[in-house]
Amino acid sequence: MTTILASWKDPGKVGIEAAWTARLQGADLTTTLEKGLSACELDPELLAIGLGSLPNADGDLELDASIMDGRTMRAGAVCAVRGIVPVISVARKVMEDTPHVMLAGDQARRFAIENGFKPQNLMTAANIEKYDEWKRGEAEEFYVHSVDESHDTVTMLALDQKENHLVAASSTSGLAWKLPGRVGDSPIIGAGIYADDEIGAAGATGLGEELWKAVASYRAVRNMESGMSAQEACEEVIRHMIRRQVNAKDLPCVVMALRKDGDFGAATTKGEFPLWICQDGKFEYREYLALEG
Ligand code: SD4
Repeated sequence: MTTILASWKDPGKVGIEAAWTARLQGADLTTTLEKGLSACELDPELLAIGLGSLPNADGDLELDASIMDGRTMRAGAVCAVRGIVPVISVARKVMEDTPHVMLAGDQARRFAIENGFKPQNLMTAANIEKYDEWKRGEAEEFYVHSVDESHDTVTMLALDQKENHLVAASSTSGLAWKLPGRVGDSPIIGAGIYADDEIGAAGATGLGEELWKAVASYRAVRNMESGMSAQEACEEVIRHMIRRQVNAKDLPCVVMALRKDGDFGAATTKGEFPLWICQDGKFEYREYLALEG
């Protein structure tokens, strides 16, 4: 059985369908998630991630992405990359073709170009319009997902139960209107994603500053190692954040987890978190309500 999870309603649907299509064509788990996230990044209609997503305070897109292989514990990430998509593929290259975990900014872009990625303008009429609204003071301060609003990260987890193998990956344009140079949790191994074939995988999405301080994904995996279900593992992380981090409810902070036996769960500090699930081609959509204190 292959299980795939993807965050958020509209981009998650694009991501999970593309991932399953790749899987059906024989892709391994790493390629499955790379294809899923690439489809979202390359879709100019999605304000979520990649091409046409919401820019920073300069009106520039700076993208972050990461991927981790639970078998080898290898990981690759890029942050604050301008003018390149899909950055999840650049993160994979960092994992597979370098001895490093992360490349940043202009040097990540240079690495991408040296590896055949074509620099391009990622701004579209739609995201320029949103940026102009924000400049006029007509947009929300930091715009993170709600069920039918804009979306700026897709985090995906995948499990092959027959092979006892897990992969986690995430791609984001970060918080809209962020300070140029700001990097959130998504490309940080342990914060935005984590995978360990001996236990399970976890991923985060939402207010990156808080998720990073909580080391949310690593904490969820460790919780599962101690015997918790995936749902209990996520809830422990989120309750701890609500109790200890004063800003944890400013915007949604979400953690999602998948245990090596296929058990999965998610929890959020605020609002409703939409999760897509695909189990051997059977698609399901769930919404997780915010936890109380
Ligand atoms: C960040 N965690 O850069 C990302 C944003 C996000 O849903 O996940 N939004 O902080």
